[in-house]
Amino acid sequence: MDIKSAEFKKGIRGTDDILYEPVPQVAFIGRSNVGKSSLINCLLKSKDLVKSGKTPGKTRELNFFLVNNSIYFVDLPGYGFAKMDLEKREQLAKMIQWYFMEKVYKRKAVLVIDMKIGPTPLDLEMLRILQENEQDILIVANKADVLNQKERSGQMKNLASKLPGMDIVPCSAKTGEGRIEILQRLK
Ligand SMILES: Nc1nc2c(ncn2[C@@H]2O[C@H](COP(=O)(O)OP(=O)(O)O)[C@@H](O)[C@H]2O)c(=O)[nH]1
Ligand SMILES: [Mg+2]
Repeated sequence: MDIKSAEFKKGIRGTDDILYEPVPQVAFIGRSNVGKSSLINCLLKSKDLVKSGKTPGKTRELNFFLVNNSIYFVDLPGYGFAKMDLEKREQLAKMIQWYFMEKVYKRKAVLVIDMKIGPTPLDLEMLRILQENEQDILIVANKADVLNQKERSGQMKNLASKLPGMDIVPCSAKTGEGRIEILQRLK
């Protein structure tokens, strides 16, 4: 997949017609602060189409970006944000679950994990939810740039054993590493 255009369409918090359009969706999911928004910006070669950084845990909506006039990239709220109160966290968890249970035209889930930290219990719980809902899943191990070669190869082996049978792509939203490999899998 080659990126020719990208524009923000809308943010939703519940049911909306955009979900049921005959347009494939690529949903980016992961812990708060893992780099979902940065990764989408990196894939789209845009600096700030998707707001990233500054206030972790702030995205409380499902944000739809129309790419190449033919596919939606969906930036989901991050889970596991420690400073958020329990009630809000549960509300977000429910929204994420609801989204993946909705029958849409076509969807691929990109589960973003931190390459250094590896899959956390919450990541594994999310993976289970995705698998229960028979999602087509790609695992992306972000922030590869913070590891040296030796740490990387060790961590890739660790990830492969903790996430058996999954397609795992190492990447860095910071350096652009892995961008082409990810886009190839999203076409
Ligand atoms: N070193 C490094 N930092 C990153 C990378 N991707 C994101 N970050 C940083 O991680 C923080 C959270 O990024 P953000 O995209 O807002 O995460 P989100 O909450 O998952 O959307 C920001 O300070 C980013 O600059 C990466 O690949 N490498
Ligand atoms: Mg974000």
